[in-house]
Amino acid sequence: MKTLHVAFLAGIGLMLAGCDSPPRMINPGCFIELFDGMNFSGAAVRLQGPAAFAELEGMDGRDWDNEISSLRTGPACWAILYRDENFADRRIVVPPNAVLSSLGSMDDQIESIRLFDHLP
Ligand SMILES: [Ca+2]
Ligand SMILES: [Ca+2]
Repeated sequence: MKTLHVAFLAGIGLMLAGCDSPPRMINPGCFIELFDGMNFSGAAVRLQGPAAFAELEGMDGRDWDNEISSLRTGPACWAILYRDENFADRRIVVPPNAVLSSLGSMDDQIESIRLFDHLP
């Protein structure tokens, strides 16, 4: 939890500075915030990237498969969200700084996620 907090503060600093950071293993601005409910309500979890999540079970003590109903992406995060686990079935691509209060036909359907710090 402490690590997540530090990453969040670093992300804010990066946004305020408005600078480009060189490619790294972890990019502070490459994250996604997921919410169980629409309009950013209910349980929430934050995933740091770049990273690939082939399934969404047991994240922060909770199973997130087929639960996500709204989300936000960080300033350096392109996310691909898949309808099935292991990056299968329908997908949607979400750009940086996206604020999606609902997910339409993908509501409660997402089961795997890839996070990039560049256009995939
Ligand atoms: Ca939901
Ligand atoms: Ca699904």
